[in-house]
Amino acid sequence: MSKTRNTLGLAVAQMGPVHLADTRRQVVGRLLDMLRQAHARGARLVVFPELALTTFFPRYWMSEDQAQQRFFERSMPNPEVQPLFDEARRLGVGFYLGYAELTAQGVPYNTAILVDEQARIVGKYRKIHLPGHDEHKPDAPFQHLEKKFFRVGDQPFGVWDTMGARIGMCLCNDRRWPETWRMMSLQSAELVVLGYNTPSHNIHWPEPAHLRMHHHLITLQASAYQNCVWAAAAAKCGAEDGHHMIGGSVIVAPTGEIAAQAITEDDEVLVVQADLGVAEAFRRHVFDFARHRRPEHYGLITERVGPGPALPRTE
Ligand code: ING
Repeated sequence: MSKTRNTLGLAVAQMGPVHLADTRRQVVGRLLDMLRQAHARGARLVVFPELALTTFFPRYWMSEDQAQQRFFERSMPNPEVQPLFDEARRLGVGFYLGYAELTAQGVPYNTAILVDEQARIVGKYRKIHLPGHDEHKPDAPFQHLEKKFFRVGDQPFGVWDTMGARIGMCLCNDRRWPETWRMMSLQSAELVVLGYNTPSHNIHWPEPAHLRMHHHLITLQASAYQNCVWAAAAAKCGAEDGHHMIGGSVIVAPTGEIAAQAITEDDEVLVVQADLGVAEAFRRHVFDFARHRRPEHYGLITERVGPGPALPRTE
């Protein structure tokens, strides 16, 4: 007798490049095409990338005002994005969308929203781990100015009950930090969705190109396994005005196995019928947090920011 499976039609909509010359209308047209494709293939939730509406503008030196004028959204939805909300409601599909948010108080965040199948914004997450730098590096081939253009998120890592699942959100660099995932699995997340824009080139040392993809995949596979969650990660990738970013969009099962992976650096839709019940055995045994975790020994993880001296021993 097959037990009732709690299955979610899960899609990742990877985007190819968005160039400086591309308009939001053109970009939203691409998102609409992928939304329809995902729906036709049985998806009920579609994950779009980080900063999906524009090129990855933190690679360019400019003033905060210039960035906010050209690349930030002052409201969500707004006229350019409304067609995506309308079509999603018509099709009964929810989605995750990353974009640059300028709040009514004028605070800039690297933000993602979770929109349900009736096009209601049920969750918002503002990126907490901001990589890169805030000063100008004139000798670098490109900048990575997330610390200049965005503030650290003012809300905790969150998990929302929607579309029949407990869904957590994060953004790009967040995925590299184990704390991100634990904060959501301790809130009983079943699925973590995220978008990313990951440059292929390392400006700090001559890192072999294959390592970007290697680190991206082991991070997602390990995190999904260690936190008993499905992970769905959507890249914006390919060469944006000549600046290359990795693809490798992927859906990872709670077993740590890759259930689907993009094979292009263009717009590409992945769809998996994700059985949320797969995680149960891991949560009940290997990772029964309540039975096995020992927070009394984990103090340094929240007491220290950077590495410090060894702890004193009592014997
Ligand atoms: N991008 C990159 C990411 O974390 C990065 C920045 C790349 C940091 C490689 C460290 C190593 O995937 C964003 N947008 O965070």
